[in-house]
Amino acid sequence: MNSKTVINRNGYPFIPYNQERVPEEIALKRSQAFLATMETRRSVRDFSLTPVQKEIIDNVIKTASTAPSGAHKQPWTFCVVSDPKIKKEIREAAEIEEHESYTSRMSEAWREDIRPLQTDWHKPFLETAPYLIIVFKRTYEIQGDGSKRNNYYVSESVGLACGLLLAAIHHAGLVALTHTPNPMSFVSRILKRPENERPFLLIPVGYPAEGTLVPDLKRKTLEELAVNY
Ligand code: IYR
Repeated sequence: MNSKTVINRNGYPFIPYNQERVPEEIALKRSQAFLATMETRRSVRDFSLTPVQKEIIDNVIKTASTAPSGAHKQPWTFCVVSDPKIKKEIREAAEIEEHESYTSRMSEAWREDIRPLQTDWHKPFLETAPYLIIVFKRTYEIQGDGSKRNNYYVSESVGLACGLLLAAIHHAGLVALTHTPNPMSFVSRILKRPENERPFLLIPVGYPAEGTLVPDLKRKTLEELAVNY
């Protein structure tokens, strides 16, 4: 409760929404500038060994947690790994799964679709990136009395938080990769996560290695991706 709190007619506390009104001209400029910033975001697989200040990582995670979520349950946990021993353990387990995926689990169509990205089962970035952020979705919460209570729109909520996380990482001048080892349950085991958490995305974060190349991809144009009614 703060001094601006008002109690609504059903007895619930509300506060005034306090973002300053942005004049239209400035809104246009800001939307252009943010677009220009985000246009340069790319998934990067080659990381520099240059360390990253932990406070930057904390800030991008706090930014991610500003995402909306079903019933404001914030059904996410962000595990931050910098310990080289744990990174190595994660890499080894991921490479076992990825080897299996690349050699037998992926369909020929899938293999063909990712060929231009030139990925394979080797995942050195899981050790070279100074931080791995492993995002878990919390499918339910344990109540004080030990009973379980399901969260709502869990994948949507955690997906939104991950989008904001990637934008914040990019805005801070860092790079990331949304790595999707499949299956991913090995991270729950290595990080000893509780039963109500399921791994969602594994995101190495750091500075790009010098001279990093990324695939020459094109983004959809507005005409291709948006429909006006
Ligand atoms: N999960 C594997 C394969 C992979 C899948 C997609 I979709 C990509 O865009 C890239 C790779 C991996 O992370 O290598």
